[in-house]
Amino acid sequence: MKKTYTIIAALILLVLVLGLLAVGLPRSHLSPDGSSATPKPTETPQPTNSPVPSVLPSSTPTASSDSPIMYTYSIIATYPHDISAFTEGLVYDNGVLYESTGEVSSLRCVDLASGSVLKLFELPNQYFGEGLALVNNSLIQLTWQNHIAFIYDKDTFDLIGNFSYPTEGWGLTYDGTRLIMSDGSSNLYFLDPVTFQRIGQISIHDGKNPVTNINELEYVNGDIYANIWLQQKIAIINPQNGQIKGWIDLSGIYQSNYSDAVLNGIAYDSATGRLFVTGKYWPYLYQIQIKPIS
Ligand SMILES: [Ca+2]
Repeated sequence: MKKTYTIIAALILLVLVLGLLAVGLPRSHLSPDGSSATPKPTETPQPTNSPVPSVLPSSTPTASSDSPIMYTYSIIATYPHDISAFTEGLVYDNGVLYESTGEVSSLRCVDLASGSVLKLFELPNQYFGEGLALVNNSLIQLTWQNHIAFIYDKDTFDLIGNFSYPTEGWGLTYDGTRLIMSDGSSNLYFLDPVTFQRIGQISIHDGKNPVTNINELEYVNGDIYANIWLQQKIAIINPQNGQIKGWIDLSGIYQSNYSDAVLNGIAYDSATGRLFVTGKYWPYLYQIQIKPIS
């Protein structure tokens, strides 16, 4: 019987051991920290054509060297300006301004300090005066939709020539080598100052966005300053590629009650670095200084 009891005891012991082993088995599926070791679902692979940015910083618009610099202004001096002058072109030379007007179209020589019109040539009624540039001793005046430019002797205003062009005429300036002309689109055209043939063209853009209504122009220290029709700001344009390098915000400088009386007219005195601006039917012409907005 003793042997029988021993066998029974051994069997009970065996059952207990097997039972403990059976209870203990799931524990082998716990991770060392005791958390569930349930396998995580396999991450769904991204489709290869999914538009997931690979490098966020480079695909996020941020300020960069291509972003225009924003400028504000201060008024250094205020001069009288003929309130009947619908200013379309403006040039400074040796103490006087040369001005081209539309509506009542004219070419003028104006004393800077007093605003007095020293010399006046009125265009025939069918012509609408536009951009103006000084090339040596000649003044070159565009017309809006007449497709003709007039060339005058600077001192006498004698008409000494003309040439035609296919586009409208808006703004004109001279960089010392080429005439630069706008036509109200986003294009600027370079013209030979002797033959008046088109020798180049750039498209003006702010980043990748074309900027249209490019109006009065002024060449300033290697850049092209441009009024934008109906906007109270001036674009600073890189003449190499048409990229806008800066914007001069002239908000508040003068506001007329007439909707047509907008900012237009930029002149630069390269000898002293003075920058002048005015507008159509404005009573004032301003010498301004620009400074970056920090
Ligand atoms: Ca000008």
